[in-house]
Amino acid sequence: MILFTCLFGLDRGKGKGKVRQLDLERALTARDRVGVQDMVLLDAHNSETAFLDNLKKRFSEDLIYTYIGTLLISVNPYKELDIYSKRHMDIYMVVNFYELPPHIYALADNAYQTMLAESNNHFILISGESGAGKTEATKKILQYYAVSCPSSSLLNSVRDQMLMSNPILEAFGNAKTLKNDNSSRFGKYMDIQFDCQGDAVGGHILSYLLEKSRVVHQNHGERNFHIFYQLLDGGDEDLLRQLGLGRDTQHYNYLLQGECAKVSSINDRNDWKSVKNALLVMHFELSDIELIGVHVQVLTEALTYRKIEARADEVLCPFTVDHAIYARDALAKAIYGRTFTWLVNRINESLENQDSTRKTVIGLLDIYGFEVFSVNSFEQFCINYCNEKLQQLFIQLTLKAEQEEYEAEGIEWEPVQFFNNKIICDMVEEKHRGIISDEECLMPGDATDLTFLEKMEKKMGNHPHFITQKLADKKTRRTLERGDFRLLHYAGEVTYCVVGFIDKNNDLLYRHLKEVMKQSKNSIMQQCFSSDEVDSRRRPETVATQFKNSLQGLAEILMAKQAWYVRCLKSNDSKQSGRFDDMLVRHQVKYLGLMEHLRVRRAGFAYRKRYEDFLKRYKPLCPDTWPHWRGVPAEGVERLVQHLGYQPDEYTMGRTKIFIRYARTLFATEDAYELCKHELVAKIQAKYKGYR
Ligand code: AD9
Ligand code: MG
Repeated sequence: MILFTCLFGLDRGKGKGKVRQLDLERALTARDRVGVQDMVLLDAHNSETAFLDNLKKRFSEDLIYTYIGTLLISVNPYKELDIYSKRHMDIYMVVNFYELPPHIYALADNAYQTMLAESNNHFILISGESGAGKTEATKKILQYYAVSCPSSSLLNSVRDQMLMSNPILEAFGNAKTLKNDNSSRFGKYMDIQFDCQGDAVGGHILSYLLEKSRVVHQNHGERNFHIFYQLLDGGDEDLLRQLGLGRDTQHYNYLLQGECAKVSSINDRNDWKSVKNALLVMHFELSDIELIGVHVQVLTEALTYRKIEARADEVLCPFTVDHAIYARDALAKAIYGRTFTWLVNRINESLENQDSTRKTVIGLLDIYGFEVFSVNSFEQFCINYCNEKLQQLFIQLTLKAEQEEYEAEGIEWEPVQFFNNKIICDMVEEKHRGIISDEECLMPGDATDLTFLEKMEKKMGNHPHFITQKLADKKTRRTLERGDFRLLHYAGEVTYCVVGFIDKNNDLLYRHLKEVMKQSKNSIMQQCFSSDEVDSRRRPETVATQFKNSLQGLAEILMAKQAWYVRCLKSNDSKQSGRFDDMLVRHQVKYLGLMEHLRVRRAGFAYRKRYEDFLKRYKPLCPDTWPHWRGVPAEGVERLVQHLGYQPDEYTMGRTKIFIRYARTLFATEDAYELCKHELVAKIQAKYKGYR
């Protein structure tokens, strides 16, 4: 098959020549050594062992990408590979999916070409656990679009800004965790907008739930957000003096808790230069980088006294030390979180395209991956819930939708069984009965972390995916502490410590602190602490509820688009190159549902098109359907494919669509179409010349 696809590539007009440039020798060597590039072609297609062997073989040859149909699997190599150069981009541009070895560029290009041909919206869902390579994959796709799409000098600034948004958001939103030295601590969805010529003309970013608590607390072996270390290490003397900062991270309680300010894989000084440069490209003013802008005495008072309103009077009441620390941390988190939101808005202003002509988009979704630490808190609960939602989306759009479509189209089908994690999503979010739906137990007042746990126990006692100490005997032999609860996630068990849940979820910032910040002379702070909010008496929604709603919004955005998938796998837990941990990879293959996806793919059809669309595009290929087919569309399509010589095993006719089993059949049809189109254009041009 590899040989076939390479030769197939050489035959194509645009691939010709270019394919030769690529180092294909490896791909042409014995299949035994490098495995198959599409799991659909595995002989033992039902065997998990064969699936893993194939991944491992390819990994040992630095072939980190493998397909299941159009889904791309990427195994983190933990080393730089020479496969992302401009030369590689050129090769993958415009050449069809199967004609070259699997690559993230091939997927990016396929989405792009389909968007252009069908004039519709797409998104690329990049998933996998923490450290699996999602953010790297997202960056590669963005670079591909920025570099490869047709360009006009006018638009170059949009591209630059799109690329530059990355180092800025990473500096403020990523941090070293025990799982990943550059772990995303926020979720990011970025729309890249293209005009009808395929030019990237604008973009828009949505950010999801930044892990603000990191600003004030880091576990051992972890860091605060990169930006702090970058500034202290790389910022010039003048800037630091102006900000009243010294270089030594040990002087800052917010930076020293993890005891790992220096990380061997990170060069904070160089990263600062990139961030500074990116800020300039994005037209940030130097004056934007400034101090809080509140008089020190006012702030000190606000942090040490609480304003209590008693009838018409306001009384200042001193905080206890604990309360003062709480107020300080809450303020630091609020300032950081709001500045981050401001930053995203500001970047969006730069990326905005004012032109009102119709645009199509490709959305890139890069969100924090599933994570399990020795102690897991509210943040892990939110992150893992988010991953449940994405898995649910994947199931809905692939396994479930695919099989339902065959049924709806009346195509004979042997159903493939799969684990549907909807039961876990419901457990978390169901109205009144779910963990985060019941606002009462999360509101301040009498609620404590333990009463919250007790309420959950009552509601969820019989749920197969929920365990606490009280319920542990019944469901598992493994013991739990009283303040813990364990969720059986699709990706594995996670034990959460309930301490801090209520506080973090309420995310309370004293009103008088908001008032003080509103008076700030710093324009960013003024924007971050608006009068509307300070004056409002309405209690804001809890963090979890806001997050739940924003994820619901995201799901709606995505469901309206055509999906492409990158499933990232972590090769080992020690971030080492060349190590492929069989157990770890097997576990991921299982929970990501890759075997089920393969089964559906193999038994099913790679491509489908509505009869009307198929006819509209390919009707010039058959004299019976060209220039018009006046009969029933399905009959026209049947006539057309008969004329093209489709074999009975290559396709089937559904109620409203034609289903094509193999990619090669569609590609051959596309080739014929391209050829025919050129001939037609040549004929029309010759005729036009004749008139003149
Ligand atoms: V998290 O959920 O944000 O904690 P990600 O985003 O899945 O996680 P990331 O992309 O940050 O993981 O990858 C982790 C590290 O793996 C990177 O910093 C690289 O050192 C390494 N990596 C990942 N993908 C590649 C790759 N294609 N080539 C080389 C890679 N190294
Ligand atoms: Mg990431």
